[in-house]
Formats: sequence, C-alpha cells, structure tokens
Amino acid sequence: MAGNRTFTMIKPDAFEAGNSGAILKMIEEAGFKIVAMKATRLTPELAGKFYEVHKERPFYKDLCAYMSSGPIIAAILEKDNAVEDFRNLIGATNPANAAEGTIRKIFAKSIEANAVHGSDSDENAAIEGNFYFSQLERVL
Ligand code: IDP
Repeated sequence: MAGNRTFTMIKPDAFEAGNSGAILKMIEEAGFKIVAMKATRLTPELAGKFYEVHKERPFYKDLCAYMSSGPIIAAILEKDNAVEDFRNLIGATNPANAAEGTIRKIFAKSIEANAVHGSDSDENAAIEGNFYFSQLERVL
C-alpha cells in the first residue's frame, strides 16, 4: 500500500525568486497537509550527503554547490498516495518536459534549478524527512 507522507524542498532558485508562498499555496490546494516545515540552508557537505545516491553522476558537484547556494524550505507533506501524487504535481525533472500547470513548469529555471524536490519512493520520503526533522519538529 502506498504511504501517506512525502518530503519536499523549495530549492534556492524558487526561494530567492520569492516563489515559496505561491508554491506552498499550490501544494495545499492540491490537498497536501504540511506536517513539518522549516527555512534552512544546506552546507555543501550536507547537500552532498542528501544527494549521495547521485554521487557518480556528472552533475553531482554542481548540484551540491547549487543546493547550498542559498536558503531553502524543507517540509514533510501528508496526503493519500503522497509520493506519486506529489511527483505528478511537481512535473518532470527538466521543466522543458514538465506538463502544463505543474510546479516545475511554472517556476523552474532549468533542469538543475528546478524549483522543488519531491521524494521518489516511500522509503526515501522517510529517509529524507528524518534527515531534516526530529520527532519533536513534526506533527505525529
Ligand atoms: P528528480 O529531482 O526529478 O527526482 P533526479 O534525477 O533525482 O530528479 O535528480 C536530482 C536533482 O538533480 C534534480 O532535481 C535536479 O536539480 C538535478 N539534476 C538532475 N539531472 C540533471 C542534469 O542532467 N543536469 C543538472 N542537474 C540535474
């Protein structure tokens, strides 16, 4: 059975552009409840740890530099079928391929600076949520 939580980040490009409020509004209007949230900033080392699965990919170093280049918002979201529904809401990794009306189509600047992160599995949603939030920082 699909889990009911996913994890997201509003990435530095969208935060810097002042789009956090508009993105959070789209997320809530799509039926997701925010069960943990904070504004924070990754160091390059923490970004490297978060994206460790990509460490062999050619864009890894640039991605870590980009993700630590400015503030972000991290959040845990709740909804039935959360992971899949959120991936549909954000759209394809490359905004050029993202469907009309998706968050990345509307707000992303490039394949790297693509506005938001969304977990790709229930297992990763739990790992990523635990990376940012202690139990006391979230609605149980
Ligand atoms: P996803 O975020 O849509 O799940 P992943 O393939 O897991 O996409 O890649 C993680 C992040 O790495 C992307 O969101 C994007 O910021 C960055 N990225 C992915 N592919 C490329 C690329 O080809 N060039 C530069 N950055 C990329």
